[in-house]
Amino acid sequence: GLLRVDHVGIAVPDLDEAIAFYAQIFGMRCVHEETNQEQGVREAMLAAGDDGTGARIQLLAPLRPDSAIAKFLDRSGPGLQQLAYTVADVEAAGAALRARGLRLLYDEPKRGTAGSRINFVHPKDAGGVLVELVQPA
Ligand code: V0V
Repeated sequence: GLLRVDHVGIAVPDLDEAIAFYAQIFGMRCVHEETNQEQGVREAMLAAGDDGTGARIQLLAPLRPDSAIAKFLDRSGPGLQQLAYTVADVEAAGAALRARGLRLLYDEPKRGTAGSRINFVHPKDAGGVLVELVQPA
């Protein structure tokens, strides 16, 4: 099942500008940054609070015009793009949702942030929310 909210993903046109905005305005620290070529993103994980238990926000900037984030920005502009839940076993969680009739976007999990394994539920099957399943490394 779903254990907790892992992060909320926000599409941004410029990653460095967005990191600076969140630091200056909300005092959120950047705790991780990476480029994921397969997903076509540069991403940064931001954390609230100092003890590692606070909310996490993933800023997502497009690497390519045909990427999921570039398409999202074209259609909707910057803003909330995904809601990610932590799961213990991404295959099992995905199989359970498939059995309940939801479309998973990938047959096999793909690589996500910090060596995690991820899959997504189609937003049309989840009330208009792109739901991500994250099995941390
Ligand atoms: C599209 N739609 C959304 C949506 N994206 N609704 C809610 N939230 C979103 N993010 C709606 C769209 O408005 C359409 O509604 C409908 O879904 C189908 O649109 P489409 O043209 O078929 O969709 P595309 O081509 O924009 O693709 C949508 C999907 C795509 C979700 C299939 O974005 C995708 O494959 N996403 C998974 C990968 C991803 O998001 N990677 C970036 C994050 P109407 O107009 O029909 O009503 S990478 C990441 O999270 C990492 C690395 C990590 O967490 O570690």
